[in-house]
Amino acid sequence: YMHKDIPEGLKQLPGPKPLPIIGNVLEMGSNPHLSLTAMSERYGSVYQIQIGMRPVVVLSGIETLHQALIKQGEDFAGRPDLYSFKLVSDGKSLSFSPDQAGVWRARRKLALSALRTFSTLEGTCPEYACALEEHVCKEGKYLVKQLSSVMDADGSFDPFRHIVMSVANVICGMCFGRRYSHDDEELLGLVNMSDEFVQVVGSGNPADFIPFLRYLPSSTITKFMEINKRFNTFVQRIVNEHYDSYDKNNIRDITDSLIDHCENRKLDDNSNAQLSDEKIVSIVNDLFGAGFDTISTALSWSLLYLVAYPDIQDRLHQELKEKVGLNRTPCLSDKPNLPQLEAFILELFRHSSFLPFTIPHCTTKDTSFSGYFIPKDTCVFINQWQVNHDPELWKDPSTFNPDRFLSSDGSELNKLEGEKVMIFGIGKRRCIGEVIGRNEVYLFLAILLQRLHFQKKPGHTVDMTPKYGLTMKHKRCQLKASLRTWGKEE
Ligand code: HEM
Ligand code: HJJ
Repeated sequence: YMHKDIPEGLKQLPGPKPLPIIGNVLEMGSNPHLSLTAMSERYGSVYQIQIGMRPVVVLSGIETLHQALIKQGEDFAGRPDLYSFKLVSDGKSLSFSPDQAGVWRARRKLALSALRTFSTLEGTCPEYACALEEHVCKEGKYLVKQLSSVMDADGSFDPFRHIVMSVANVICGMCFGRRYSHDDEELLGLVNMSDEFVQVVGSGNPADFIPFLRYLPSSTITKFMEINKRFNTFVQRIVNEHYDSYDKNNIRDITDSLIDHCENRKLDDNSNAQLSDEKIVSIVNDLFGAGFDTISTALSWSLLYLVAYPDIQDRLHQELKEKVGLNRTPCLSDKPNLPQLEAFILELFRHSSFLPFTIPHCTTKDTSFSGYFIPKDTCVFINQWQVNHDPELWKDPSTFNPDRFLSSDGSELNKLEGEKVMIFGIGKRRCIGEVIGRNEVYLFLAILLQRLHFQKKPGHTVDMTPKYGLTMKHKRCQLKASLRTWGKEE
């Protein structure tokens, strides 16, 4: 837009000068979380870059994010109409599609309610507090067995390979009411390709902004389409099976509850007519995708930090031994008694910031923001990585130090410090899986740390450089694990 369009009294956004055609793509480079954080030091917490021909507003700083996403939440709650987003769930994704506010709100409400019913709501099995606890305890114990048998056979293991199957089984349990063998080729192929998926939908992928890049041969876009096709085929087959065996008196899982909503709506003339069956049932794609990708990434990073900081690992095991003991499996209600573990998870979220930017946002109307003019439909990047590494907010932000979240004697969690960590987004678009995410990461780690001791392979270094994307992954690696036994303890 041109200078003359700016309403009187509002300033033009600061930012680097764009080159013709490509804009600021070169300055952005291959690590936008670092380059756009460096730019915020120069231009401030609100600035504009140009990617290709398109202006993009980049927001950082905790105050600025609160102002945009909470105080002016309505104005910033949209999703941009990006090329890659149209390829996710045939353009019908809850999270990525530029649905109108009313449609998105109705779908989000449905997703939240279905998710809650089959995760954290009190379950039917008296042995467990909720379905989430049941799934994670069973999968966690199975994972311990699996890792020790791979250790016996091979002497080392690829952490992501095994974690992702256990995590996928938890979300499959809630979404589809079933679990898969860790060697299931179809599921393994699907969840092992998430690297390409998250790289394409990450904030600032040039192909979203520069049309000719989409047509380059052998581009990652072709692979991305392939992933989405396989993903949709996988989910669609399960949904069809659910339709065939659907019984309104026995809602078995999230898929059933979404089908149930479609069926009830057909009987009710006053219902929200703008939601198609497809837009309802495809919600399960997002829940499944988000449910396995985010948590497997978090847990896989956790193991890398644990082997990089063996003293911290020992302290966490010691805490479990003292507060839970070694004779029973940890559960969700142990969490308040395990401040060291909670501090470790907060520091993992902060230090890795493995979700560096939220999903891109977009303004829903012409907006005046901290003295600047931002037109309707402007793409907005939210820099969570910057908040988590802001020297104004954190002492020695580049140091991995869980103690920053603990009282000086280490016995209590400092809740206020914890709230400064930004990884689930905030405001109207904030993550709907936050409670599941925090609980699932905690419980898997508690179970693993109680029973296993993780180490590097002797003579190997573990590369902790993240690969940029919506979620940032570490390079695949090999670790060692050994069972913690009574005898070996002292
Ligand atoms: C959105 C983080 C786990 C479902 C998001 C967003 C972030 C995020 C940053 C984007 C917020 C925005 O655009 O402003 C995380 C992290 C997780 C996690 C760090 C785990 C540690 C989950 C889980 C589920 C889930 C387990 C569901 C089972 C979603 C959905 C959205 C979302 C559906 C889109 C919401 C919308 O567009 O309205 N998450 N998430 N997430 N998350 Fe999560
Ligand atoms: C996927 C990995 C996928 C979807 C969704 C439809 C939906 C992570 C954040 C928010 C969660 C929102 C969603 C994430 C991606 C994946 C994920 C993959 C195909 C998908 C910020 O979920 O390999 O394929 O199709």
